[in-house]
Amino acid sequence: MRATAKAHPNIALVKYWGKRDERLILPHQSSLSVTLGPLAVTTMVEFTTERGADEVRINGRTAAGAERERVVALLDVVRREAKKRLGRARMVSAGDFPAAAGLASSAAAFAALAVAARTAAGFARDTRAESILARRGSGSACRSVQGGFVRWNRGRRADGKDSFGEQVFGERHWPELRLLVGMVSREEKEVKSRDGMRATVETSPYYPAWAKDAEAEARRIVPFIKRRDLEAVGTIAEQNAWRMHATAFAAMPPLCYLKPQTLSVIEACRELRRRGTGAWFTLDAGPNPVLLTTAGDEATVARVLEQHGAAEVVSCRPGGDAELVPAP
Ligand code: 2P0
Repeated sequence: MRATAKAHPNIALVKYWGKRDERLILPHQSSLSVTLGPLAVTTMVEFTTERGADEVRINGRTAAGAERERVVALLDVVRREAKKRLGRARMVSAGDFPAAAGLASSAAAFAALAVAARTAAGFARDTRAESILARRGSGSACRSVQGGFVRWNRGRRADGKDSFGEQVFGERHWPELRLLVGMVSREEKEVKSRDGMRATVETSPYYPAWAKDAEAEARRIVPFIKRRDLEAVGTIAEQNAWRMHATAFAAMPPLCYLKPQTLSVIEACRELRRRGTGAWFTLDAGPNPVLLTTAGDEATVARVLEQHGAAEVVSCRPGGDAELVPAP
């Protein structure tokens, strides 16, 4: 009744932005991401037979409020589905990447939690079921159960059984790909992704165009990843990031996650290309750009990020599947 799992975060090349079902976390459109190795979150879950409240510890402290509730809600799903009677649980989770990376750890955290909780409850490994469960914690987490390049197919069903992440190419498909996270701002963002995407769906007149376009792009990018065509993949990733942010700018009140340094890095990225270095950016719901490049250009791109205000640069490459590991 105890298991520990480890999962990598992911960065979307075609973003998820907007839910059609808030409770089950079902998206309006498909998305596609790559896992970020070596960054990882490790989560232990132990079910007991006792009644009582779950114990939730995240990064060395006891979680409370909404953060705790999201974990308990996922554990409740497992308790309802399990064949045996499960009582209160103890959950301990920790990320190994610096908070300074500016990356949301929720994708890795809920993927690791889903794998650990199902295993602790006696279920055999099943990446589809794990991805569906991870999605209930945080949408993007369904793309961190498998490694490499993963597409989250939006699905059509009201119960969400056809809305999960599926690996398109494994972690070894494109070993020279690098994803450099440039930490240009440490400020806590004013509007969380969850609230930002809800506001965008409800108030941005561009939302339907975004959803239609992203759905097509999540398919169009696949053959370019297959060919390891950085220019084509990078071009789609940049365009998709601009379109997500443009849709958010058009919300009421407007949502702008960019900072002046973000634009400075974007400009520098264009300048790098003019000089023959292959680098393209993507941007989540925050100010810190992630640059796509190859191992050969990694040092040049990292230097440019630092010159344009990145206090720290975290270098990542495609990571592997979420996996069971020995207890810490
Ligand atoms: C993504 N983001 O595709 C997009 C791009 C942020 C920008 O998924 O409400 O933490 O828990 O489903 O997954 C961040 O949103 O939101 C996100 P919930 P989540 O990676």
